[in-house]
Amino acid sequence: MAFTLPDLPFDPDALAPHLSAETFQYHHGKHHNAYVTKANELTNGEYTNDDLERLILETEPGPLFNQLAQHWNHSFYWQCMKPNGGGEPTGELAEAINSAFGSFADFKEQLKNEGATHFASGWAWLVHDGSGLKVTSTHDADLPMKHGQKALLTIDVWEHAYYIDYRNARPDYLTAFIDNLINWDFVAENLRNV
Ligand code: MN3
Repeated sequence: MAFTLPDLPFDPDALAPHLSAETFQYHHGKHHNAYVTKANELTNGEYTNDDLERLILETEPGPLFNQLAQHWNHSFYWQCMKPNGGGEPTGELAEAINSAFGSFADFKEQLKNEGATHFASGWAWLVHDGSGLKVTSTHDADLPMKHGQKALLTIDVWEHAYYIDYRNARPDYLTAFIDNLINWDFVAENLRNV
């Protein structure tokens, strides 16, 4: 019994040139893996991935919360991207985005700006806050479920997410992610489950 590192839902070289196999070797194989290992150390291996959301909601901010939340955030983040992603959402999700942001172009601008201007490490999110869609960001390991929000999409803006491929150019990473990698089917599924 222990938390386990989920496999990437795509081949590590399938998202190049937007994100390279080397980025996944470090980001998934080393960074995410380290959060899983440390979460197991801090809980004596007593829990599994099925316990993760309950534990995150029960745990006060601190070292254990950080490892648990980063395990959840990264597991979610891998599902937010896919080969030949990007483009525009359709159906109910497209209507919800237009209703909240005016247009898909305005939404993309707001998401990119949220990620680009977020100071230091954290995550840019599209969430449902109970009344509608909202773009927001969280610091370090913090995540929407701690604020009564349902996560629909995230982009990791910790430097380790983009430094190998983009060096310090976070806005270029955000543009590439939004235009070429977002798995809109996953986002639409999350909205259906709100
Ligand atoms: Mn990360």
